[in-house]
Amino acid sequence: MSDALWGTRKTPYARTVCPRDCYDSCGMRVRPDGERGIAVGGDPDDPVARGSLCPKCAVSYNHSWISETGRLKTPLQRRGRKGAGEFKPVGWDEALRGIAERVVRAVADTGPLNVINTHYTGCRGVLGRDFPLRLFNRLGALEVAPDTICNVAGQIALTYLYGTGTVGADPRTISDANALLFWGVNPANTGPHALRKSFPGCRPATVCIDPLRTRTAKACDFHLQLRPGSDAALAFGFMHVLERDSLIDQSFINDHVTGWDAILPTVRSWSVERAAAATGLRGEEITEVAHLYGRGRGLIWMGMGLQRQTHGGNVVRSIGCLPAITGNLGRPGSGFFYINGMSMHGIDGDYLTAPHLRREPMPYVSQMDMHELLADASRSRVLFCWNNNIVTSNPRQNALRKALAREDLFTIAIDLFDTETTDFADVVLPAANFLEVDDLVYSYFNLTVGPQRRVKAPPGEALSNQEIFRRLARVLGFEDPELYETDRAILEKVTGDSLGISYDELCRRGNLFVSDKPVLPFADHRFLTPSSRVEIASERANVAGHGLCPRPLAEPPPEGRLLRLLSPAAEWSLNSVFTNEPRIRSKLGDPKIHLNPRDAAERQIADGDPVAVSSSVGRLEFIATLDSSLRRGVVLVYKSASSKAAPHRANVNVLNPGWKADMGEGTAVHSLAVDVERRPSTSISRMD
Ligand SMILES: Nc1nc2c(c(=O)[nH]1)N[C@H]1C(S)=C(S)[C@@H](COP(=O)(O)OP(=O)(O)OC[C@H]3O[C@@H](n4cnc5c(=O)[nH]c(N)nc54)[C@H](O)[C@@H]3O)O[C@H]1N2
Ligand SMILES: Nc1nc2c(c(=O)[nH]1)N[C@H]1C(S)=C(S)[C@@H](COP(=O)(O)OP(=O)(O)OC[C@H]3O[C@@H](n4cnc5c(=O)[nH]c(N)nc54)[C@H](O)[C@@H]3O)O[C@H]1N2
Ligand SMILES: [Mo]
Repeated sequence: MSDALWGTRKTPYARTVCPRDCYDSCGMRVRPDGERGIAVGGDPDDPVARGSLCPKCAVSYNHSWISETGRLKTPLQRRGRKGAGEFKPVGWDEALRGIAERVVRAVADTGPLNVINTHYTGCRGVLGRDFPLRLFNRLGALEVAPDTICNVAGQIALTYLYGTGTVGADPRTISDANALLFWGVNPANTGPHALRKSFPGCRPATVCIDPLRTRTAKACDFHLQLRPGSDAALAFGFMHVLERDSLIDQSFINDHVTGWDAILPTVRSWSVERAAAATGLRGEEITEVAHLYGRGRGLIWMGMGLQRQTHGGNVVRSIGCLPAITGNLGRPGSGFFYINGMSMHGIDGDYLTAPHLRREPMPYVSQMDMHELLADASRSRVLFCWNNNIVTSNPRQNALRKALAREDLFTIAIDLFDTETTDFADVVLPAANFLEVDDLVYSYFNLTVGPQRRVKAPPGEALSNQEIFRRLARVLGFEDPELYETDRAILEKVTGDSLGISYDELCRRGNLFVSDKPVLPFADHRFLTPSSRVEIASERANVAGHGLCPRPLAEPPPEGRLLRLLSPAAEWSLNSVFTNEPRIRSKLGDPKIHLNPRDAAERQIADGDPVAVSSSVGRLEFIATLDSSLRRGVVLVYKSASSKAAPHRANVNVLNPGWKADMGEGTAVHSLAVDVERRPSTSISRMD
């Protein structure tokens, strides 16, 4: 362990930060630990983790993530048929030369846009996630728009209203709020420390607005268990009550908002009764929560899950009006959370990714359409997949598998572990994990920035993402200095820009807030819109076909005997990550679908029965779990269990047709309609 950095004798540990795609970004301590080499735990000094990790990270980081077993250790070259996962080891030079040759040929034959780059947030360090984009920009490769799988509709909606989709409240001001609304967000699973530990002292009244009775809902004072897809109708119901009962801030509206007059007739006509009918809620609960929010400082946390529906952009645009009409902006304990992006952390995204290296503009391709792009030999020749696991996470899983099986699609997959996606690669490259390389991590919720430290050597020949792309740039013969900037130089610059200290100092201190005092976005009441006001009426939205103003739309329930399938985040996995850990896999057991007992009875399904679930694009088997907390007509399967580990070698995204939300061609995965039937057999069969 000669290359580990263990602090001093008094502090025999290194501080590091978890780079998973999670609201928390916990500060951690790593110390030497006998046989296992190292032990990973929460940093007691960290303002977020406060000495403990969530169970999934605690288990995995102390087992599969520090063990060499199961890790990819050398580059691999395909020997079997595509998808079979049969490979032989090759050296780095040979692997990179082979890749460069295919890239050069594809660019020469058909242009750089036939080189496809798909990536996401497998690791969220600024080097591991962002630096590789410099090379793709230089190449002029086609990037599959990353946020379309996750949060783009909400970002666009907030941009119409506020001029930005990545500036929200500082969680340190939660204790100043009188009311906190968790709207389509489930931090009990998706940011456990944010829910349990970040709010010391005063506890505001809490409301959860979610069709599921999640653990977050159970922890709240109120739960509005609305019909999925009816959030805009609810937001307009709240606005109706706020206006009717004089809880709006007319002078704030006069000075800082456009378009209130334009929606006022709709708001007045959208009675509590109409809102109740559209949402399936009781009128009294709508009124009570509107009063709670309207009475004082209120904070709304809009989840990313919230906007994964066909009207997702309109939903976020409607909810986003509430802070504006009540003047709940720019003061502690007011405003909203969605994504607190890089700019709030003083980090310059363009510096990291060097978009100036790109010479030609690129078309916009949604992840929803990736299966089509990859099936089309005239549009895709080479595919890079890194920091993601598209076969588990993307829609149209069967079609995607078929496209990835194309012999003439040269696929490079970079991962820590072998996955269902690496199985389809021509070349697999082994990546170093976050314990094996220095980096810098910011949270997209807390305004923290922290060091990610190398505390052990990578297994075998594994390399960091950034080093892999530096070496590939060299083999490709590029000369641009941006492609070769060292990790150290980048880390110094980013730490300096963000915090005004050196990277070494950051490593000593661990996760730090970007400011001593809470940040108050929009405190000057100037917004980043064309009019500098909050634009409830947005000409830009109008031009883009979304209407001048948001509307009280609700998705109709699925037709006939179809049920609405929600597939949100699970407690024991982070997307597909951690589902390869044996201790977690045994907890997950057989793939389950949760049904309301009456929906089940109508289908002669009993608890524990095997069922077949089908949608317009696929069919998949599950074990039924009856759950009386579900609304009728709603079924639940947690997202992204690794299909590799599952008995049927597939997961819920077999059923996902890739419907798009109204904005940015983002995912509408929560709008999915399925049929569920009992099956005679008792076990789950393989689907492929
Ligand atoms: N049905 C359904 N599907 C969904 C969702 C849903 O709600 N329902 N949610 C969607 C959302 S929000 C998202 S963000 C996507 C996520 O989808 P993906 O981006 O595919 O996420 P993961 O499955 O976590 O894949 C991350 C991969 O990165 C690897 N990895 C980790 N660290 C490193 C590293 O340092 N280097 C490299 N090269 N690899 C690394 C991990 O081993 C893992 O295989 O899924 C989407 N899919
Ligand atoms: N443990 C764990 N943590 C994670 C992840 C994970 O997979 N596991 N994923 C990470 C990623 S990539 C992301 S993007 C974030 C996502 O963080 P969240 O947004 O919290 O996650 P989701 O679970 O996708 O969705 C939140 C809630 O939206 C609800 N929902 C679905 N449809 C509707 C609707 O029509 N209206 C309303 N009001 N609610 C609805 C779901 O029931 C769910 O409880 O979490 C991150 N953290
Ligand atoms: Mo996500």
